[in-house]
Amino acid sequence: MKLYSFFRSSAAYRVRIALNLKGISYDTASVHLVKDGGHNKLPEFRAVNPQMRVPVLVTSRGDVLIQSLAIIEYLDETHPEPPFLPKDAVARARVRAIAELIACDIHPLNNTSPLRYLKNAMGQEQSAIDDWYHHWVTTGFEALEELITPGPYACGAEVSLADICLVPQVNNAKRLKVPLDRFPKIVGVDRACLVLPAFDRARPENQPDAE
Ligand SMILES: N[C@@H](CCC(=O)N[C@@H](CS)C(=O)NCC(=O)O)C(=O)O
Repeated sequence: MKLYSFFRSSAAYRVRIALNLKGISYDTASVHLVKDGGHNKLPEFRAVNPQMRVPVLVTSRGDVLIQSLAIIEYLDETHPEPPFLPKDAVARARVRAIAELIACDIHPLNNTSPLRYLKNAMGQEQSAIDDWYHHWVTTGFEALEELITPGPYACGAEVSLADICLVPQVNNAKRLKVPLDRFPKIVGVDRACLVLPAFDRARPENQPDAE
């Protein structure tokens, strides 16, 4: 398989963790999201993904898949072990809720394109943009801290889709210096996951395009 990725992309980080957990080897095709205004905006990448975002997974059959949650679901359906979702329907809904809280409610507000729009189109100062970033991560984490049930992973004793989404979001928060001392459960889950080789190998600093 081939993964279009950028070392700092948290959506690509989710897919890297998922691939590692499933034991699937893949090649990385790096797409620099910052250089020259973003190599994701080049026509050759637009031809791969009309949304011009990473991650994109090209399967061994040549299918081109976009959107991290859809890709992770595809991997879980085609490689069932270890499962990313619990068997019980209520537990599954809880895991998905946490994943969506992060991937649909926190992450889009702090993504490269909206932040760039705040700066360039709306003329906002960097300090206001940083406040915006911190505000939405902190609000999301306040809810997340109450919703997770570490044991030691976000939803108990098994790694799940919730952890796959949580760890990259915590990495982003640390990079942007969001204070995390109010979120001991989130920090504990992050720490428990990162000792696992699948999570460790997926870290931004362990990628071939890391800077
Ligand atoms: N909902 C998408 C988000 C993908 C996404 O926004 N990726 C970011 C990097 S984390 C990106 O490519 N940004 C480029 C841009 O916004 O121009 C997913 O989960 O895959």
